[in-house]
Amino acid sequence: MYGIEDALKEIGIDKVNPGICTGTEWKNTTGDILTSFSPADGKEIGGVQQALNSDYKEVIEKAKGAFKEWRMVPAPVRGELVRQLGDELRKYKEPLGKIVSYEMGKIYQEGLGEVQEMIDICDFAVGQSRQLYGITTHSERVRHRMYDQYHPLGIVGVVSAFNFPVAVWAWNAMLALVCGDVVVWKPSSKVMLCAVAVHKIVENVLKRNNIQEGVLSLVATSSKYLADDMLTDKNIPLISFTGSTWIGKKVGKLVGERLGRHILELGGNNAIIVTPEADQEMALRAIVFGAVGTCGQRCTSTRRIIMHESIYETMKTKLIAAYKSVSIGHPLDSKTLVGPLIDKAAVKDFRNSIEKVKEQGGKIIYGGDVLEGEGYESGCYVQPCIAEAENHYEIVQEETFAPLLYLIKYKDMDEAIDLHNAVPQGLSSAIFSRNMLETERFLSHEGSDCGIANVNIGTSGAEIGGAFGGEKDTGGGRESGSDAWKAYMRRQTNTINFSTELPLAQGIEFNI
Ligand code: UN1
Repeated sequence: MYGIEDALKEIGIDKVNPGICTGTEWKNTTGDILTSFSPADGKEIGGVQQALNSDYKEVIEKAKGAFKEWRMVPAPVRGELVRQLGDELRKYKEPLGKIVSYEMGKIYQEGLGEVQEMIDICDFAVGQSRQLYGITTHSERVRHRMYDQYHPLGIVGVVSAFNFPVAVWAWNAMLALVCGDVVVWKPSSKVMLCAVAVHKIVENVLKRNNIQEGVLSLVATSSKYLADDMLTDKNIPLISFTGSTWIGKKVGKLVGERLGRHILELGGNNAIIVTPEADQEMALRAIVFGAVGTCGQRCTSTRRIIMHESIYETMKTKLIAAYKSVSIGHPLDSKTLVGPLIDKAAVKDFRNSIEKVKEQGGKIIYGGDVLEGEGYESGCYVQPCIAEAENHYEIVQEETFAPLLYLIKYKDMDEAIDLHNAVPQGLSSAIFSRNMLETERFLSHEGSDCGIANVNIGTSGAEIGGAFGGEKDTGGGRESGSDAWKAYMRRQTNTINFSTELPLAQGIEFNI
């Protein structure tokens, strides 16, 4: 149905696939087979033979060896490989987008969008490969020169979440590659076929370019032990983790204990402030896309709307009408705007959160039901929910990874900003207003405390050109654009003396 068999065939996904790849070689293992079922229709898609700890160790040995060679390839030549990876992804955009949509449940348009993000970061990284620059500084000493330079770091471990099964890897891996690093990827066990599909595509390019084993590797497994092995492994100087704050804290601790580096992309509790000066139609579209898009399963999904009391009732009515018009169904059906949640456990979490909203004093004003009947047999479809709530409720302070939107009232801008920032997370934020006094204040240091702050744009759907990540419980990491590449390299400060004296810094006299 919807051409999914053809897509799987075109990319080369079999009924059972090895979960270990060193870029050019696939390894069979004795690990259990993990079967992947689509949340769209509950049907089996295929299986992955899971990596064992012994397989992981082999992969790391290969990656260590590959790093020694890969770091010697000039950066723009590394960029040329990334350019070809981008072109190969262009070729497979449709089948890969379809597999993402079917295994994860996001609608096809968003599946295509995710592959487009991979292509975009490839283009970005190609340019970056000629811009791995440091700054020069004037020395305090005569005939001395100072500068800093960036060297490749080593193995980058990418641990990715189910909601962006392919793009998160690309944001990390493409920058890591041009920086001279090698990558070991542990994808979410909920979407391992997407990771296998990516490696099938990558394999073509690596083979064509005679790239050694170990530059881009995959270890697909549901084993938590293996994840811990990766986090505590001193062979991996940088771990990039995307997932919940709860697990992220554990990751931070395990990596921090060995003084490794990490990029943490954790939960968000993203709000949009809608002021009386907003273009309401525009705000409405942004809210609906942000709150129900990807069935509320982006870390940038809109979770709270902080609305001025004077427009609250009108906006509320318009929002309910808009929610009613949203079609919920199979993610590969072109009429669908909202697909299923990832699994039944997510449905249960969604329902539990709705109960808590009610217990804590909130009011459900739209949706919240689990859908049943024809087309909804997988049990993963829900009706997006709108609740009236107060910001301080315990449940509002948490991230429910589902389409549950809270409406909150404010009286003046001071209150709006206070409410906005009064949550533990700090990923994405937005204001809808055509009044510069309001928008500039929101962007200033007394405004939004998030890593991403937008004006007249919703909270989700960031472009790859900007640094992506957030503050507070979101973890502080940055990946993707701007100068996020620096995290994938080690910085070295060099001072060179081209005089015939040995003057000491700070004017210290030390004569022997
Ligand atoms: C995520 O949800 O993990 O800004 C990342 C966005 C996307 C990235 C989301 N570009 O919504």
